[in-house]
Amino acid sequence: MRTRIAIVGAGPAGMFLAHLLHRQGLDCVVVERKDRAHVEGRVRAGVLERVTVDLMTHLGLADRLRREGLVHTGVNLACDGGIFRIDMAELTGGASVTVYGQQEVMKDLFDGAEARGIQVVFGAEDVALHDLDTPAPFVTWRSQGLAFRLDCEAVAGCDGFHGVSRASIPEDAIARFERAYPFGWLGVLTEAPPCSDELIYANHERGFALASMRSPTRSRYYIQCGPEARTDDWPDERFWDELCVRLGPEAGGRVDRRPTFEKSIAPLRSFVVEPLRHGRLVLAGDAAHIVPPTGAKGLNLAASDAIMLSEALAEALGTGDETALDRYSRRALARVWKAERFSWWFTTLTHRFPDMAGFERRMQTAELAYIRGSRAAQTVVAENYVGLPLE
Ligand code: RFL
Ligand code: PHB
Repeated sequence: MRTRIAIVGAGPAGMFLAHLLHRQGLDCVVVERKDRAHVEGRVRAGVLERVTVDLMTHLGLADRLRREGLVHTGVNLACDGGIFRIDMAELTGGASVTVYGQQEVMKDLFDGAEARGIQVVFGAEDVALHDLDTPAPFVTWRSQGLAFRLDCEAVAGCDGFHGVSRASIPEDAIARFERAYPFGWLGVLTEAPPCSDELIYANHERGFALASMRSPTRSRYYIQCGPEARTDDWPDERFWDELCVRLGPEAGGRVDRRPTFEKSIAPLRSFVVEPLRHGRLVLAGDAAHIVPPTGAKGLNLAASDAIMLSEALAEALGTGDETALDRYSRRALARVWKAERFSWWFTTLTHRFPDMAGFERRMQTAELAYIRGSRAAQTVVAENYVGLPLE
């Protein structure tokens, strides 16, 4: 098989990129390890920045998003029983975020790909990348006992944090920057109206909690848990008790404690590699960087990377000027690092750290009190939360 761009991974980064390249008339094939149901079934992100909503619109895939997405113009911060709202729209000149699950985004991207004849190979085993430092790289895999080879001009590594793309770059050719946090997030879904119309991020003595949603009748909640925690340790009753205490009496009192499903634990980490290019391989999305979920940035960075990468690939393959790929790396990383900073800061402000003494805790509560009383501080939170512009 031959194509112009081989895309490894059919998550948000890979599928946004495939649609963008297709619109520009650049032939591509997406090679994905899992099947469609698996990728679509993963419960992950819930909050879309304007950049991501605009991208869905640009791709002609936003009909359902416009109908079903919940536009939020504010976000709440809670601390030890008190709660206040940051009016994002008022502070940013009208910007908002849209609550629309990653599962719905993936469904729209896959349905669109099918309708447009964008080729996605599911169930590709043992994907391997070859000859990346030549103008004629290729990708191989196995499927149902058969061996496949895809020749191309460039490979886009969109295969997430545990993928094969970043691992194909020699150790000494990239720099890694990393911070692991000494806790995780335990998340649940429940078929009940959310306890609040807008999200609540809660800092509590006992640890962080987040009240989110997927629809007016489906809630998504998270609590900070220990790094070794297992879902078995958290039967529903224990989860609800802990969540309600951390959210505080007002919001906690409104939580509808119905049976939960999709209970899962995710570790928290910050991670970036530099540069995002090695020969004819370019990285995008979680393959290149991870943010802790506190800022709701991961999926949105996958979208902005895909936009910048599609432009760079069109230029590099159109003119033969490969420095466009280096410019992609610099441009994408500039935005990534700002999102890394915000996600790290917001995590540090709202979570309980195991070694946290009285002083650090007072610093958190003082900063939250300062944000509560300062329009300037709220503006900083708001403009980062709704997403920085593409530059
Ligand atoms: P993905 O989604 O991991 O997709 C990568 C794809 O590559 C495939 N793959 C391979 N394919 C072929 N060969 C291989 N060797 C392969 N290895 C892997 C995988 O099967 C997969 O299909 O990465 P991508 O596309 O970069 O997208 C990133 C986002 O999915 C991620 O950043 C977000 O989900 C992060 N995230 C959030 N982001 C937001 O913007 N807003 C949020 O509110 C938000 N909440 C979250 C989150 C992530 C969470 N977890 C579980 C990590 C909440 C949570 C709990
Ligand atoms: C979610 O609804 O899954 C969600 C919302 C906000 C975050 C992270 C996850 O910061």
